Amino acid sequence: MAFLLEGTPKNDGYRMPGEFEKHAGTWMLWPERPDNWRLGAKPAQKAFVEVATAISRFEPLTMAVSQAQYNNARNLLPGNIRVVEMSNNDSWIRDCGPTFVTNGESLRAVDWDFNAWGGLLGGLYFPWDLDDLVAQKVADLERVDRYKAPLVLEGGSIHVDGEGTLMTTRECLLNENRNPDLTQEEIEAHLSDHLNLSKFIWLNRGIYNDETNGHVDNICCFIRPGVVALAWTDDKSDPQYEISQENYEILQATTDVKGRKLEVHKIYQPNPILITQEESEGVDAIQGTLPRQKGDRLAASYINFYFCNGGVVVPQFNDPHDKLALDQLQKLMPDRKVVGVYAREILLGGGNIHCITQQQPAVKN
Ligand code: KQY
Repeated sequence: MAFLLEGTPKNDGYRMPGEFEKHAGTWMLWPERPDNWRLGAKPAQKAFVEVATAISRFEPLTMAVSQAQYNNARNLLPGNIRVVEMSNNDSWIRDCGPTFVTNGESLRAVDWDFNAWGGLLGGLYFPWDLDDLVAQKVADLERVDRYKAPLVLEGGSIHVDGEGTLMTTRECLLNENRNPDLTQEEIEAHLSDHLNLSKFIWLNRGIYNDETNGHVDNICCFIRPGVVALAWTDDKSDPQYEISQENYEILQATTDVKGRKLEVHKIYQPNPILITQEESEGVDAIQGTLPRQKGDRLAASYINFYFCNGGVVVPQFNDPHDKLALDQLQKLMPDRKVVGVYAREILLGGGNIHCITQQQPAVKN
């Protein structure tokens, strides 16, 4: 059975583990909407299969898929991947899925409000009601009790170190299209109550031109407690330069929950990646969704990678920096196998590998 709980995870002794801690498995959601994914989402589906297959070599993976796409997804995915039917509006389970918390003995879920990255104030699609039910449905399928958090929040807008430190961006969490009636302190209080946190690191901005309003998971992440990786460029003419510099200074000047200074590693970005005419023409135009126009810069970043048990799955763009990113990350995580997956088709939808995955922590490490 899965109950809706009163109270808060913090009061009940639950915390959000770091993504680098052990997982019971990974959840994904299958892409299909033709006004976000070009050519009826066929190329994106192929990329999702590659990501899912790579992750499933490290840990169990479940793909949730609409009724209309069930046969197609089941046919394209390897047999070791569990496929379950789940209606949805799009495929970003990092953002609409549950955030799992644990007390070391059992697992619970936090179910945030989801408004498709801004609701009617610049949100990315309408409606989003099916996505808003995904967290509850995943919790039910896993028989995990659930807290309903009174906060609009996407999982990609936060990273935690598992010890009580959270990292986020003002660009997203303080955006008037998320929780306009809450102050920074009130948002911190809700996050603290639901994820068991005592320290907040606020970056200002995320990756240049990121349609999520600067999700932290595209620009900076914890490699482990005390160690972070930051998207970087040395090109002063790139608008990303100033953003990354500013974040570097913030990170250098701060400490984590344990009073440690952070070790900050710069991960070089791919060269600017622009939408081609062919790619733009493959997306159905539907009123109310973001146009995908030729020449628009995509929010490409190697930081949008995903930890799995013993592995790391990293986006690749067919860019001269691809190998450097893999080498840098492998050096930072010598006890994991770093695997690259070509991810341009996911990037074209507005996110990357981290945005399309959600970890379910193992109850005991
Ligand atoms: O990056 C993400 N976390 C989600 C991006 C959503 C894009 C919708 N078009």
